[in-house]
Amino acid sequence: MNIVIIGPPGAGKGTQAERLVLKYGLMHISTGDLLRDAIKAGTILGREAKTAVDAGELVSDEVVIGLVRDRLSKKQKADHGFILDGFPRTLSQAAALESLLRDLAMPLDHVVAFDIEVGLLEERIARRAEQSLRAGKPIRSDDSPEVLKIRLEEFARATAALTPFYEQRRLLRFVDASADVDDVTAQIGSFLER
Ligand code: B4P
Repeated sequence: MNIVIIGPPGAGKGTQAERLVLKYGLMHISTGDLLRDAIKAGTILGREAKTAVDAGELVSDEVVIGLVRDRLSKKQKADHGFILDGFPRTLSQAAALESLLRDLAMPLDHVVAFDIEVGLLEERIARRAEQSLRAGKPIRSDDSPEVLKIRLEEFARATAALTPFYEQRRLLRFVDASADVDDVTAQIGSFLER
């Protein structure tokens, strides 16, 4: 089972991806996590990505596609498939993924699109920052209302174009991401297990 999750920032993509990994034994590839790890490690790629991530802008397609290509080629036999969380985010990333998966003979089964109102995203991002603070963890550099505004504009400009792309390929499934965490998991499970 090979799945892509798309949705605006803070919609809960990472939260659901972690659950799907545990439930179905999928390999989890989060481009956001890969970029944050590279930034923390101070690699050349991380230094290149930091400015864009901090500003709420998208990192270049070239960098992100390279990261995904690298991770997918390391997929183990024991993985029952993969879940791509936060990738693709642009049409050119979607086209690159399509050709990469063709080369690797790993067809995509579902593209799960998270549908949610902007007001709830603001609340969730604020709560994520509070939770980090309470747990003594650093707050994400892009978890501020100002940066969220830019990330939402990026989503509307680039990522929303993916909906017709995947609709045409009959892969798109919508979930109501404003529901509680268990409910969203159940909605996704209902079509994965169909
Ligand atoms: P990401 O790491 O993908 O981050 P995200 O969109 O903010 O979060 P997500 O939707 O996963 O929300 P979460 O589960 O945490 O991207 C970060 C940055 O990296 C981007 O802005 C960009 O710069 C760069 N980047 C990443 N991929 C890229 C690409 N492909 N191309 C270019 N650049 C790229 O949930 C948020 C909060 O809500 C949590 O606190 C959670 O507990 C809570 N929550 C989740 N589900 C809930 C629910 N159902 N009800 C109530 N609360 C819920």
